[in-house]
Amino acid sequence: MPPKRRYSAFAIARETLRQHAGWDRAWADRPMKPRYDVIIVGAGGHGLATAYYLGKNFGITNVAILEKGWLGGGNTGRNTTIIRSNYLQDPSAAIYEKARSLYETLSQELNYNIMFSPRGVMMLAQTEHEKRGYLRTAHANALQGVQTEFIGPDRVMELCPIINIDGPRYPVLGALWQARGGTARHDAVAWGYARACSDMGMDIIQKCEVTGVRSAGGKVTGLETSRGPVDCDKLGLVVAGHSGHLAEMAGFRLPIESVSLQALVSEPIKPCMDVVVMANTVHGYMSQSDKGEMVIGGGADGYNNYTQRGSFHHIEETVRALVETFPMISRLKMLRQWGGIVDMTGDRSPILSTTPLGNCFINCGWGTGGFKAIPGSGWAMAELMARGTPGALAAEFGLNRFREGRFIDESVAAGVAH
Ligand code: FAD
Ligand code: PYC
Repeated sequence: MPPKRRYSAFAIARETLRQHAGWDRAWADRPMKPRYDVIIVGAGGHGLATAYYLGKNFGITNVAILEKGWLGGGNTGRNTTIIRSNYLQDPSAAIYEKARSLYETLSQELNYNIMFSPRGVMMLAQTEHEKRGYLRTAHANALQGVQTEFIGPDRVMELCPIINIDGPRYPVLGALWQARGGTARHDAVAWGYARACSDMGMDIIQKCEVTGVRSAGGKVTGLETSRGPVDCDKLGLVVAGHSGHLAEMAGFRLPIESVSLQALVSEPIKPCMDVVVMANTVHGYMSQSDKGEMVIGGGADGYNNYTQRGSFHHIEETVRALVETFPMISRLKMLRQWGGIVDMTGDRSPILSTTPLGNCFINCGWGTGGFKAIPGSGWAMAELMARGTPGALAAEFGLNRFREGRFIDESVAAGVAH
């Protein structure tokens, strides 16, 4: 497989002179082979990152990534791009911090600009209870080696002057601040990993829906797909909100619920905010995209569903809440809204696990917060699939924790009401 031409300032200059006729396709569109060593179902960020680290860290490249729609078209391309690692429990801090640190150099590693912007993330404390909770997280993070701090209202105002610090109902009492948190361009994360996977000779098969899992002697042997059958030695199910369906095809059940989580963006305006703010008491979060749009997120639907659409009551609830903390958004026009199907476990922590079906592995349950985890999750899942047993990063996130009562409760750190 010839290596792809590198993207560089020189390449842009060269192509400018040639009317951009010399660019390669970012990833190849190859037909599906009859057999692979590993098949990953789901070309979202987590599936693509798993494939990438299987190749990079373990030299496993006879890999296909099967996607029923287009790559990155699930939650990966629908999220509000917040990256942070300020979780409470040790196993969570470890995997989210691994992911955050990999994000810092991912553009260089993939030779693809994922637009990582470590602009800082603050989670506002607007009740005494929330303040105590975030102080506790800041202490836990200090022990875990995750750099966060609890800052007072003056510093909040300094970092984000458009906040109404006294609030009509909930004054801002401080915030949990992670200076090296931020955002990245979500599609670019998927595209960058896809390009690198394709470059290693892996096949990305889009518009290929998995409709059945074949097995013999308690082990996976292959899949039925909308493009015909395909064999594999190992299978990774990485399909977020559709995990329950795929698990059913593989003959087991998951402790997971699927609901739609919604977001919206405003018309673009001049730069007014260069940090990410989450206001979990009034409930809403906001950042400004590089195009100038205000990116606004609300809560999850209160009932299970598979719609990927927005609904009017969410706009009303979210904007009403955020206007309290950011009065200047009251005059903004909203441009569009959408939803994504998130996969939520009872303890709001992910599942990276072996399954009752031999050589079949699952990565799901990232719920409302998996974008930030993509590189760390891919790293840990690749280790699990290559070795057959979890490494340190995935060890606590097995399915057995639900049977054994070892929950990793992150319902507060998830930051989104459910
Ligand atoms: P996906 O990107 O959904 O990929 C799964 C893929 O599997 C899909 O492309 C789907 O088409 C495919 N698939 C499903 N069934 C099949 C099948 N039968 N055959 C083949 N393919 C199949 N996280 C954060 O960290 N920060 C945020 O700010 C944030 N904001 C969010 C805002 C919204 C509105 C939403 C919806 C989510 C948000 N998240 C956020 C969560 C985050 O987006 C997800 O946790 C993450 O993207 C999940 O990635 P994934 O690769 O597991 O899933
Ligand atoms: O996990 O930080 C997060 C998040 C923000 C919005 C949705 N999820």
